[in-house]
This record gives sequence, structure tokens and C-alpha cells, in this order.
Amino acid sequence: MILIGQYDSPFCRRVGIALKLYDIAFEHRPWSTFGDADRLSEFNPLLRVPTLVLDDGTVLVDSYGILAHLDETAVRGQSLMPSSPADRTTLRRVIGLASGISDKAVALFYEQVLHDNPSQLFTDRCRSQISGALAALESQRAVRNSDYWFEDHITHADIALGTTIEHLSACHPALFDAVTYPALHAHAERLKALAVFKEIYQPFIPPTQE
Ligand SMILES: N[C@@H](CCC(=O)N[C@@H](CS)C(=O)NCC(=O)O)C(=O)O
Repeated sequence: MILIGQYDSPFCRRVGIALKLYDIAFEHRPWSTFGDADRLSEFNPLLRVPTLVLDDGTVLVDSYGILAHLDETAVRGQSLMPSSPADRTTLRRVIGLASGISDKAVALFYEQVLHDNPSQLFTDRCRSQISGALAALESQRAVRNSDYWFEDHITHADIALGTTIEHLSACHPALFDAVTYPALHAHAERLKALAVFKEIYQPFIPPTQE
């Protein structure tokens, strides 16, 4: 299996962490979506990461589908899904908000670095979408006392939150702080300290078209 994409992408990092926790062997190709567009295009016409090449050559794109595939096929490691249907619904809500924040963080970054005159309307909208989703997640996390979102068991909800917050803090430091979001900050710090989060990590590198 080959995972294409750099770990400064929260979406790629989520997949890399899940592969590790499921103990699935993979080769990592840390290609940039801009700098390595030519070789990436051989696998993914969308020029996006994560891109996962399965052992039979099938190429999966988009973290949602890739992670669903891993959940269905993993034979080792603890499941990254909670067992109760109610918790699964909660998990999907958390992941929807967390990955939505990352979508907006990436869009905001591209707007700022790739446009000569970034749109004020668009950048303000991204910032307010991000802070709205963070506030929703903060209030949901604040009423839970466990180390992970679901008791003592790491799930996709934790991985999505941890990778989203680390990415957001690196690329838009003004949009996240421990005072405004204490419960999310504490949660992200706990995840950051895990060996798998340290291993599947790359400092943020702004995109370049060269
Ligand atoms: N919905 C996608 C989002 C992935 C995404 O936004 N990846 C970024 C890197 S963080 C990317 O490929 N950007 C290049 C582009 O969209 O042109 C997923 O969950 O995999």
C-alpha cells in the first residue's frame, strides 16, 4: 500500500495515523500537491492528497472513503470506531465539524497565499466558519471528562480533532488558543504526546508552485 501526501496535511495525517494504529504496512510518498503535481497526476487526476494506492493498484482518493475502506478491511489493531450506534452518530458529528474546519483552513490559506488580492468577504467567511465550528466542538468536549472523546479508547473522532487543531494552530495561529478553547486545547495536547502522533508528523510547509 502506498500513501501519497505530506503529513502537514491534516487529512493525510489522519490516514497515516489510522494505518499505523491498524498495523497496516505502507510506503509513504510525501509528495507536495503543487511541487509534485506531475507525478501525483499519474495516480490522482484531482491532484489532491491523501491518495492511497492499494496493493492491487486501485487508487482511493479523499480521506473519508480511504478511512472507511481501512475500517472495513483492517484485521489488526483496535477498531477506531466506537461500538454503540449512538456513539457512532456522535463521532460522525465531531468528524464532520473537525474536517470542515480543516477544509476551511486549507481554503483560507490558499486564498491568502495564491491570490494577489485575497477576497475579504471570503477570508472573513472562512474565519467565522472556523470559529463557529470550534465553539460548537468546544462546548461538546467541555462536558466530557474522559481522556478521549469516548472514554479511554482512541477513535477517528480524536484523530480528526488532534490533526485538525495542530494543523490550524500551525497555519492560522491567530484562530486557535488555549484560553478561548480550553477543552479542545487540552484534548489536542494529550493527542500530540502520543507516540503515533509524534511519528506521523511533519511541520507545516506552505504550498509552493515551484
Ligand atoms: N476532502 C478531502 C480534502 C483533502 C485536501 O483538502 N487536501 C489538500 C491538502 S491538505 C489538497 O490536496 N490540496 C490541493 C488541492 O486541493 O488542489 C479529503 O478529506 O481527503
